[in-house]
Amino acid sequence: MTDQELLSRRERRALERESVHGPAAERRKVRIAQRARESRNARLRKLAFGGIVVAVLAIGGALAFGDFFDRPTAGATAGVIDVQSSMAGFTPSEIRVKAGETAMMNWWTDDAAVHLTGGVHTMVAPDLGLYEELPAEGNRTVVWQVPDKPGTYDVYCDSCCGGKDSPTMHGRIVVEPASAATTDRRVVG
Ligand SMILES: [Cu+2]
Repeated sequence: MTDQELLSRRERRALERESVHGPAAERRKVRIAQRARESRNARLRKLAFGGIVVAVLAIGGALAFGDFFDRPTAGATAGVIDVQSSMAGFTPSEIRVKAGETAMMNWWTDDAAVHLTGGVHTMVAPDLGLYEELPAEGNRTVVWQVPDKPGTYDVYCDSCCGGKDSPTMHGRIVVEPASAATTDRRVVG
């Protein structure tokens, strides 16, 4: 056993100690801690992204279905005329009815009371004896006995956006002669 061998064994031991407790070991521990932190952050990022996706889907769904459930469905019923009142006037701007029939309208609006005089939209056709009111954000069925007066008549809303004086607030009601009823008869219950 030479001095050289003893020295090198002592050196090896020193090196081993160094590898567990020395600066290199410290650096390794820091690196391991850093990697752990990074993978934790990546997991959190994935969670956060997942959360955002779920939130966006939930909000989108709520908007889509909120709108869907808001929309009156009676308009789809045969014979019932769907009419919307808004700041753009009547939609559709022209409705067709038969002279002498009992017409039914599903009349609705999304507008808030603050935009409407007296909190209502109106449907006014003096020549047809028609005057109806629709509460803000409301929906109602109008049952109207159409006079036996075929022709094209003006109808307007007089409670918003300039009322009668605003061209936008005017629509048309076409009263078709009862004889034309055979070709396109609406069945109204
Ligand atoms: Cu109006």
